[in-house]
Amino acid sequence: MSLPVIHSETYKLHNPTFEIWPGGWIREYFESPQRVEIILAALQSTGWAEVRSPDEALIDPIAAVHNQNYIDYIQNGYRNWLATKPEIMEGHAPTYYATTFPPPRSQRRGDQYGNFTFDQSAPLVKGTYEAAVGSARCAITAANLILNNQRAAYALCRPPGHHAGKDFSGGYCYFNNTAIAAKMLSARGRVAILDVDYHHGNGTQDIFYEDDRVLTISIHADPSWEYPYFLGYADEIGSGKGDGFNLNIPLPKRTDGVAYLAALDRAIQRISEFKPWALVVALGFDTFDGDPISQFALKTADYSSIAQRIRSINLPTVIVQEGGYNIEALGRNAVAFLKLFGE
Ligand code: SP5
Ligand code: ZN
Repeated sequence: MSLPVIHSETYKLHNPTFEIWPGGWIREYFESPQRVEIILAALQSTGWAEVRSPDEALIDPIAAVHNQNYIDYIQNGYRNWLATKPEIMEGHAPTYYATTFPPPRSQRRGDQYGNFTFDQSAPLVKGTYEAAVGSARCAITAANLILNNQRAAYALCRPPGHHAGKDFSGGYCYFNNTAIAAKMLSARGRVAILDVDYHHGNGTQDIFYEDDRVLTISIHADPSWEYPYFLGYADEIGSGKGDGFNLNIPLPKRTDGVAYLAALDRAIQRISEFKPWALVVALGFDTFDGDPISQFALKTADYSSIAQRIRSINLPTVIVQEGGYNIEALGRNAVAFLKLFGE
């Protein structure tokens, strides 16, 4: 068996050089291009990963998930901002961080990035739009493979997507690759999204909150002490038609493999009841013990156990790369997980 790995060279174009950190520091940008390079190198040394480029196909699926004015802002916001001749920090390429956000219920200001982003971790640089489109194309291509009867496909997306909602970026995310794939697959019937990134998939939750055809499940660090703080609580269960079709499973600090697998079993139980025809896994390796921004304690071998249980659901599966910031460990963690779908 082999596993299609969809990878676009556009990831290089999105390269912010700094990140604003609580406490007032700036640091290197954790969501770095090396993340893709290390995963790719590790996969290329296996016998089962079939690395290929995404189709240069239509990007309509992006517009099926995101508002057009938001897409336009990600495309043009940087250039328009640069035209205002902003002051640029020495030693850094121009980077548009939103600094002003609309107070609740304020009039919208379509020219301000603060109107389209919910935190200060998804800045716009010159190549952000092109990279975000390239990343979405990876997910679109993977979803198309599944629609054409491939059993599993891995989209090596960068930038990631699960914090991006219909009309907002945030958390290193611009276009919600996981949601885009799920929306495409939902044309054929019910689809489940299982988000195993360390952080709550608030953007994905936003997109499908009133939807009963796409079940959204997220297992993550408890937002009472972890980003994204405002969302990800267990009482968020969906609304309207979507009531009962969102499941949040917040977990405590230092969650290890045993506790994680127990949470995963709950998620899998819910997926089985829902009876989807396909599954989208939002895959983050920031649950790793040693991730620089996280506080879980998973080991490399745990990713094999997690993948084995997900594999045993036995559904056509799109796997979408989300977070994971321990560069040194990313390659072996990706192989530990993906080999269950490739070997
Ligand atoms: C896709 C993804 O994994 N996005 C994560 C975005 C998280 N950004 C917020 C980082 C908050 C840093 N918390 C400081 C803890 C210092 N020990
Ligand atoms: Zn994350």
